[in-house]
Amino acid sequence: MDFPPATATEASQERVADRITPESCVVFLTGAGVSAESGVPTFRGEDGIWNNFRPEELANFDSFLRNPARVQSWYRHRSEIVTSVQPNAGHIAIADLQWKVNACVVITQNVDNLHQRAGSETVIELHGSILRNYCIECGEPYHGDFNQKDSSVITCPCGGTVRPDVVWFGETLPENTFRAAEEQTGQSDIFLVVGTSGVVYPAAGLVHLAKESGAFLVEVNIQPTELTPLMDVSLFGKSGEILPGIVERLEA
Ligand code: BV8
Ligand code: ZN
Repeated sequence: MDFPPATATEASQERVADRITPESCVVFLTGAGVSAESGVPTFRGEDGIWNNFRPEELANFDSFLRNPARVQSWYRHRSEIVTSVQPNAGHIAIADLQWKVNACVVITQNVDNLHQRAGSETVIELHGSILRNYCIECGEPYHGDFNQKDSSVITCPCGGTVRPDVVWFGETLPENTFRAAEEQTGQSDIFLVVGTSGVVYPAAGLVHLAKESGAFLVEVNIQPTELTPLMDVSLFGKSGEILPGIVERLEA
């Protein structure tokens, strides 16, 4: 029987909620799509910030060394966006779920701190955070104003250039961070992949690990992705609508 889209989504929300019990170990892998309804542009969608720039131009160390002021101002612009917006209903539903199950871990590719602001207490930031900066010479965190009015390069008191604390293409993810993500993934009963195109590795590799580890795989996205064939259930729609629908259906 063909459900109209909305009912299909409600039926599959029910199906996902039925898999979550108070004893469950729930792990989320989130991408830019979970922050889209907060007003944070994604990378590769219609509004994708990388439609105008190629990621290689901005999100890698060599382009940073060639033009630090340009990369610093791009990250300053993005940090102004993420600090000016609010977590949306999808972030909040994920945070609410942590009080209803034995374990709830958020593994995020996002660098916007919105899961933490929504109240999620166990967040693994695979790609770092644009709210943190550090000096490439002495390695010290940089707490100074990242808001240079003119286009001069922001430097550390030691004279070194300041960079955002994010993982760029060609840079390895912090070892202990990725190991923690793998451990949590390997222990998950249900693994929900929310708002990611699944094209960036090794983050997307966690979905394959979850499948091999026997987790029930759920995708929440507005459209199919490269990861859809791996899923037990794909819920197509906005995460800010679907995630609250799942959490509301959990046994109180
Ligand atoms: C590395 C920086 C070791 C911070 C980012 C295989 C193994 C290992 C590496 C590779 C490999 N294959 C290729 C590589 C190299 C590379 C890579 O993956 N390239 C890809 C592009 C082919 N990986 C690396 O370089 C990684 N490092 O592996 O080190 C190494 C070292 C040297 C040589 C080899 C290996 C480092 C990767 C980290 C890169 N840094 N960002 C920043 O500026 O943000 S990645 C960037 O993409 C962001 O961090 C972002 O989080 C990430 C993933 O993007 P998504 O989050 O998925 O966002 P996207 O826009 O793509 O999709 C949004 C989705 O949401 C869409 O599906 C859309 O439909 C959906 N959506 C929209 N609205 C909604 C929604 N869904 C629900 N509701 C909505 N409302
Ligand atoms: Zn320094």
